[in-house]
Amino acid sequence: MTCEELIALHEAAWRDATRHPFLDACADARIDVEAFHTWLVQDYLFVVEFTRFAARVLNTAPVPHMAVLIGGITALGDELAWFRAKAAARSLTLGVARHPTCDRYVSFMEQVFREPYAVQAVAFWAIEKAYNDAWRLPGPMTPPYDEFADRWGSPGFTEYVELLETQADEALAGAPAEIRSGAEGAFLEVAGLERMFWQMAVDAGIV
Ligand code: MP5
Repeated sequence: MTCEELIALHEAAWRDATRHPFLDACADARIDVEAFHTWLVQDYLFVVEFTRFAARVLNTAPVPHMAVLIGGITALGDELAWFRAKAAARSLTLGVARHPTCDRYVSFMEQVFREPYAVQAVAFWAIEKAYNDAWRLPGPMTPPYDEFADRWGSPGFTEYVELLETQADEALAGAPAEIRSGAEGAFLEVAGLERMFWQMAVDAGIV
């Protein structure tokens, strides 16, 4: 089993995770401002916890996989600062409670913390791949949303996601069937949570 096979095997779940009216409405700047702000604030809160998850994956990773993860963690530090700047420019408060959907995603990452490395590597790749696909698939976005699309849809980010995929595939190749099945379960959980995250934002506004 490889990451590519996981996407092919669960095409519908992956499509629902990465194609959403929220993203199409960003592409042509029709997005409801409330919906966008909900996404922005909740995604910041998500990325804070995703950074902790990244540190945990680094803790479990084999030595040859560490450099890519360290690069990822450095980028996450910059991304958190970028989120704070975007929120400040829009006068948004980041010190709010996590929405139950965001909370579910965080609980999932806390569960994956306790799984073997192959499961962590697949979940980590899937989370990054989901945003890489989601922000690229609608095509060029209208300002100011192009900046958001570029963050996750840029060639540099795509390259990083490919490196994560290679590492996840390596981890899967050496894993017994039981762990591969755990990784597939984690992939499906990520797909479902991604879809819910977009829906959470849409439900906060009228797209
Ligand atoms: C990512 C994200 C990508 N920001 N939010 C969700 C709900 N899923 C995936 O992670 P990152 O850290 O922004 O690259």
